[in-house]
Amino acid sequence: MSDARSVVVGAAQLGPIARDEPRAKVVERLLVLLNDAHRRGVELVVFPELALTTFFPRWSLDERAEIDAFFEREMPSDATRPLFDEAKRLGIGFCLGYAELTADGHHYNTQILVERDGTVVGKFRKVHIPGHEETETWRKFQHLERRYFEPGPDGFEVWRAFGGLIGMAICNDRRWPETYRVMGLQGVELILIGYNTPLHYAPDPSQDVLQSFHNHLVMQSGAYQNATWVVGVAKGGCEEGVDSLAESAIIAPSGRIVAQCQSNGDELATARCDLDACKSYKDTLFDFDRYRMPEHYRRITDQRGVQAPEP
Ligand code: CDV
Repeated sequence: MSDARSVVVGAAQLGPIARDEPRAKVVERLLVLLNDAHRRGVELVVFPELALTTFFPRWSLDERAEIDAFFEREMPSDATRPLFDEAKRLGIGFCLGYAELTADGHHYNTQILVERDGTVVGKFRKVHIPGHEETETWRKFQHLERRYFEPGPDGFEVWRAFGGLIGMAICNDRRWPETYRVMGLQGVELILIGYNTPLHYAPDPSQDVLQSFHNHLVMQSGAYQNATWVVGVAKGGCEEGVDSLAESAIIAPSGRIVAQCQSNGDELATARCDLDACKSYKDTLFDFDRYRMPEHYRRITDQRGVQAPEP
């Protein structure tokens, strides 16, 4: 196992961000985590989904200007440039989630991968957009991601960076096995995932007590079944009255959690991720080329919903 094929990763969990917390203040918090990461020898810091603002889809907003105030029109911007500058100075790469408003008016839930020299090497736009489009007054809080974001058009790419093959996904994407498999089929070795997961799931509150279990279940199985490292990073804690799951974790290709945040606030969990450890699974039990049977998987792309057999 050579050091050249390993990356020291930091899961930089955030606690709550208040609705009126300015970007500059949030970036100060990111810089504290970045400097902690530097002291601990981290090469790649992973921040959560929508890491620059509060999780605004919990509110029903109608005014375009009020909605767009949560979006970034450029990256880096004046507010985020200190993060880019400091990361480059320290020689640390990072992965950052934010709401993106493109020049031609598209709204995406986005995550970027920035190399140690400050270059943006990858951009992922969330594919699976959960929640609802219209205000549902019976809920304790809204989850209007489907009103504010379009599904990402680019799918699940994998980039050559940090000496390995790196992919990204955002929050709800982590619950779908296809997310990992599409990247697994590109040889992915490290998948970076930011999330905001309220503990209360209004459509079926019986799932509330299972949030922690489901979070690790999906990421651990995604890691194991695709022979890849997975890093899941939360914005946790009680944000504007809504409790969200923390428990950010770094998961090995064995499926085992090797590092995990203990609090539900700003915290860094680190691990050295040996990218060659993926090979022991990719070349044996999960040798896709030898063992997969894609001719039997057609339904996965040919249909969206369930088609039960005729009675
Ligand atoms: N931000 C998210 O995508 N949250 C969803 C909730 C709504 C279920 C999640 O999958 O965690």
